[in-house]
Amino acid sequence: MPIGLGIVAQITPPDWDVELIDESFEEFKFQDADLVGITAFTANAFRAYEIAAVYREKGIPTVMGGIHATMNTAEAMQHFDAVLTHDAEGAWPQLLKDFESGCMKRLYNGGYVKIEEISKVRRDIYNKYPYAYDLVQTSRGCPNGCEFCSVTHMCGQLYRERNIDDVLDELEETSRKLLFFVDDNLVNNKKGAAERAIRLFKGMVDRGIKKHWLSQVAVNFADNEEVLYWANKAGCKLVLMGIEAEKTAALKDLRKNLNLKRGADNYEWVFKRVHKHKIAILGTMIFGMESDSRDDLFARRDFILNSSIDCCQGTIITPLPGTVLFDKLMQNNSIVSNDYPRDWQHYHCMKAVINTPKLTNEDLESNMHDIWLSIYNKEAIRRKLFRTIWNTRSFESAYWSYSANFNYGRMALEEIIEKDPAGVNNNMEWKKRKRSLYLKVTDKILLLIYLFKWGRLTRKYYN
Ligand code: B12
Ligand code: SF4
Repeated sequence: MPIGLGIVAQITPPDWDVELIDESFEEFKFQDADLVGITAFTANAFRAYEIAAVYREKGIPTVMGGIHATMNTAEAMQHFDAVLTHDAEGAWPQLLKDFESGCMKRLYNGGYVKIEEISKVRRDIYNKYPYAYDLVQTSRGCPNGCEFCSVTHMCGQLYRERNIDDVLDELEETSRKLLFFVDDNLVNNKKGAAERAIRLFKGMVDRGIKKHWLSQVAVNFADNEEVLYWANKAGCKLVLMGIEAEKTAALKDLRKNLNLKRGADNYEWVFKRVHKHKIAILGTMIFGMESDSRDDLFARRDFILNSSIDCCQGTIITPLPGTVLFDKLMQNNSIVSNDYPRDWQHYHCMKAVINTPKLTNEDLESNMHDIWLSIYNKEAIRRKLFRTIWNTRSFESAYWSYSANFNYGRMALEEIIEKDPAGVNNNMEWKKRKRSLYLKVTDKILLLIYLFKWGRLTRKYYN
């Protein structure tokens, strides 16, 4: 669910009727309104402009907010009547006042609001769609400024941490069994962060908030065993961990200082500690850094297959607007998909939009297709599944990591199928080829797991 819009709804005065329309569930159809607010990631920005055009043609005012509008304000202003950058809490009430008195400005900057001004989320607007997860944010901001990431610019350099009792109150208001803490780093590396995390997780247990959840973390998540202990007790099943690369040169390219400081040699220790507490690891891995040769891409693939990360988000490096990487590659003339705003559609990290010093965008993309086929094919993700069950001793965490691999695999395959509609190899579901013995045997094991463990779990999650 887009919680940014739940916040916009919450801070809208009650005399307004608010309706959410989410194109993930229904195709946009024109619907009359007094004012239309749209949020978009960069990959959806072009679509946002198309929708805004429909409203503007009918004389209905439009406002854009969110990540793309903040990172590319001048462009957004060409397509919308008004643009609100950064936090809605800092400017939306004023925008509405101006709108009501007929003098809405072109640009509002919400800035980085103080912790106590971060709004609650109005959740009834989500009732019309079958969202699987509730989303909750406990903090905003990150000082680390990794080269490829927009968060430091978007949310500020300070960790703005909400009061834990307020977060717990908010959690009590959520209704779904599944939860995603959308913090960029749920246990940051600031002094006192571990104690704060323990208070949150322990609070969930004490208040009987029974959720199964995932969040984003960094390698320091493993530092404090008490954090891991309470995270598990509070229902943590999977953490998305910023690994990005196993090679020092590639980490340096990304300015991923957190990982550089600890060293890639330390990764396995981190994975083991997290597994000990029955939590699976979704490793984010990036391909196509400045120093990456073809061999380096495949070495990263081998790391994914051989290390004990349970599932993987393997993406192509993408210069998102507002990042240091974007400015650098723009200056170098390395960006090949640069017919903006139309080309923003390709900025979802599964397309190569740049040439790197060692690879053309076409080489990078075709190598990635091979890599995706080897990390997400059915045999590979089943091998990972059995290893996760062994490492975490948890069928629940294994369910989460298997599903994540399965879903990322499908996303990757969509990219590949576009190029090769005849079908793909390696026992992917589209290929009509003989199933391997390994798949035939593990089909039966999976069926048993489903009958005895996962069937019950899915009913619990989705009923
Ligand atoms: C949660 C999350 C997701 C969720 C999205 C859930 C959802 N439905 O929103 C999932 C896991 C699906 C996801 C997927 C992806 N994500 Co993501 N994600 C995030 C994350 C961590 C938090 C976003 C969030 O919920 N924040 C909390 C809310 C409250 O903040 P907010 O949305 O910014 O809203 C505030 C303001 O912006 C404003 N606002 C927002 N919208 C509007 C609209 C109006 C009208 C107004 C007035 C104000 C306003 O008001 C809100 C309150 O202040 C951000 C990082 C970050 N910290 O922003 C990355 C981030 C948004 N993701 C990013 C990326 C790259 C992706 C993926 C492409 C990754 C991938 N390869 O799979 C995909 C793309 C999905 C897609 N459809 O295109 C990038 C986007 C950069 C960009 N320029 O687009 C970010 C910034 C991370 C990064 N490393 O840079 N993501
Ligand atoms: S990748 Fe993670 S650590 Fe780096 S700037 Fe982004 S949110 Fe911070």
